[in-house]
Amino acid sequence: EAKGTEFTFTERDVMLYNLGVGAKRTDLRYVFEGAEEFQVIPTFGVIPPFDAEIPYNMDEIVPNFSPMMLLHGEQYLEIKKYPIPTSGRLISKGKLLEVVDKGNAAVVKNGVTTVNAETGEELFYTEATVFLRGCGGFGGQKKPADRGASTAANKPPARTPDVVVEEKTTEEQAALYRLSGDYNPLHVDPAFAKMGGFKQPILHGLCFFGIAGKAVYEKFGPIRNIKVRFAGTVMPGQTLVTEMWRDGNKVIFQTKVKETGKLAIGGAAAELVSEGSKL
Ligand code: HDC
Repeated sequence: EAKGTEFTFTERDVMLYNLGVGAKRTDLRYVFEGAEEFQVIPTFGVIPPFDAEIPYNMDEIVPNFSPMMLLHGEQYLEIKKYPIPTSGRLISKGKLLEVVDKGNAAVVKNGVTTVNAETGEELFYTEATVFLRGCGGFGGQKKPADRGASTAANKPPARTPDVVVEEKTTEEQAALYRLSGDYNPLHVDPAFAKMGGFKQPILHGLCFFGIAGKAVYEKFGPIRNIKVRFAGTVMPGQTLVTEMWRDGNKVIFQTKVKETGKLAIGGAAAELVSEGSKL
């Protein structure tokens, strides 16, 4: 059984995360610890799991594992309680949920529960899927299991979106975002990115997940859960266009790269805490 390691964070980590997912200097509630409604953008819940104790090694569960061939495939996050603390000590425990065989790739999903170390109260639950190129063909299950909101297809409706938010990332976005805890060289080292098949370092999936999640949060208020599929890569400096459709307490969304028109996030939705007005 995983014991979990402690994740300690301060207001400084909150501001660094907020800046990593596009907070502006004028968003005082995100960038100034003295602001009245100082807070962390709720997608922060994906960060403590980077310090989770994970009770398996990729080498043991798929053939030909190579860190250079790993891409983030899907992400689900549940926020169990508001307000989210802006400092504290948390413990995350991970478990293996499934290994899917896509023929030339393997898709590995884990689940992580994050609790407040002092009270034991549950704060976040995440499910993350990694897409491991070159690791398939081992005769495993072909289809992922249905896990409700975490695996929902979330097809956008045919009507025009209710809200569209455009946000330009900076050339330094990945170099800044990684300081929140995902130090994968794929996002900063050109040599590593090249070995992974990319012309230059690519943006973290969880960085553009945070940028899109921030847009949903700002337009519709606190979210209970959020799920995305990373459908295409994003280069630091590109512009993200997030389209949102509201249906009751659910917001379906997708994010495209403006410069190429390609989908970066698909199959995505967030369920809102309240159906009424925001906050
Ligand atoms: O969709 C392609 C792609 O490139 N997506 C973007 C990936 C990306 O940019 N991710 C973010 C950057 S990488 C990153 O951030 C790493 C990070 O540092 C570490 C993560 C740590 C997470 C842990 C946190 C604690 C690609 C390559 C993923 C798939 O493209 P194709 O090979 O063309 O596949 P396709 O033909 O479309 O589909 C084949 C089968 O695979 C399923 N599938 C597709 N995209 C998927 C996916 N499954 C899961 N996640 C995805 N994103 C398809 O459904 C299809 O299945 P089937 O054959 O059964 O229909």
